[in-house]
Amino acid sequence: MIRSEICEMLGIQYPVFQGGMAWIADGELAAAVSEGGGLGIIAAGNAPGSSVREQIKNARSLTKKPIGVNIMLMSPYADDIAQIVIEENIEVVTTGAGNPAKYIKEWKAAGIKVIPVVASVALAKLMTRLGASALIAEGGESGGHVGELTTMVLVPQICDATTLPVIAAGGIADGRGVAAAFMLGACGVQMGTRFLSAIECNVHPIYKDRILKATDLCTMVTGKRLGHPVRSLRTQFAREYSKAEYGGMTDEDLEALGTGALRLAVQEGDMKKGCFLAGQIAGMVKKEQPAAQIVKEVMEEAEPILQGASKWVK
Ligand code: TUI
Repeated sequence: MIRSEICEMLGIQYPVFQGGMAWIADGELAAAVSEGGGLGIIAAGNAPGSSVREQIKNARSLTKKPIGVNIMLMSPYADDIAQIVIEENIEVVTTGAGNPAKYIKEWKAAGIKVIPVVASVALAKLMTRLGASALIAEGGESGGHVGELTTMVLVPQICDATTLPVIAAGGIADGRGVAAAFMLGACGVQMGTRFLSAIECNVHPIYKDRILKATDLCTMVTGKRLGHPVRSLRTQFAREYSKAEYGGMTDEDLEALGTGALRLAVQEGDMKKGCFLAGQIAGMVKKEQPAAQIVKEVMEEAEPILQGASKWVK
């Protein structure tokens, strides 16, 4: 059995987080992951506070285990949700797509474990100084909003820059990835794309199908010109967006082209206008299964790999 300090800190069985995927990670998915011994995380995304509160209540009705909420800091509702997690006694808050400095004191005073996603050493150092509980080092292999660095180079540099526990994210979907993350100095992993195939994941069946049929080169990054690069499946929408980005389109028109595309993918499975966020590891996601089985399977796969690592040392 693989246990680490993050299990003790959060009261979870396995050091596996489910990524806070905007529009996708609802109370049902989060509860299933937490029930399975990992940390389920509800994604606030761009949703208003009332709908996030509803998801929290749903998750609480399905599990007594700790759950997390991911706050997407570019959301216009981030301030509201920062309060809601306190009112709802949420155990763990993760943040993404920005700097959560202004919230940390209040969350900590409320007893919340604060785990920011960082994509650079500078933010890791700042978060350490401001009292974060742990860090998620997310490489650009991941789906959604991505930083510059890959998991392979980011994780060890973050580990060197902090005394906090580090969770590796980006490009992890099986036991080999988990073992590699531990070798780089992480004490846990976060997976998003692998959980898209969970039975409890409520994306449109077409979204799930596209993930299960994806191959190694199926994702691309768009949105660099507007300053928020996003990795998604290489669909008609992604290609057209990319063309527009490097053609003459104004920032406003480009912004408008992207608006609503994530909802169209998640709720309608719209292959023409939808933006199907997915990580580069999508090519390795091959079966639909319960979230709890995913958590157990990746950790059980990692065990013999970590145990056998000494075979290389002569
Ligand atoms: O946040 C994510 N992934 C996301 S957010 C999202 S919703 C969205 N949709 C369209 C455009 C933008 C967002 C979909 N996927 N992952 C965590 C993450 N955080 N990755 C990278 C970062 C990050 C990047 C820069 C964190 C901090 C940062 O700089 C902070 C600063 O101000 O120094």
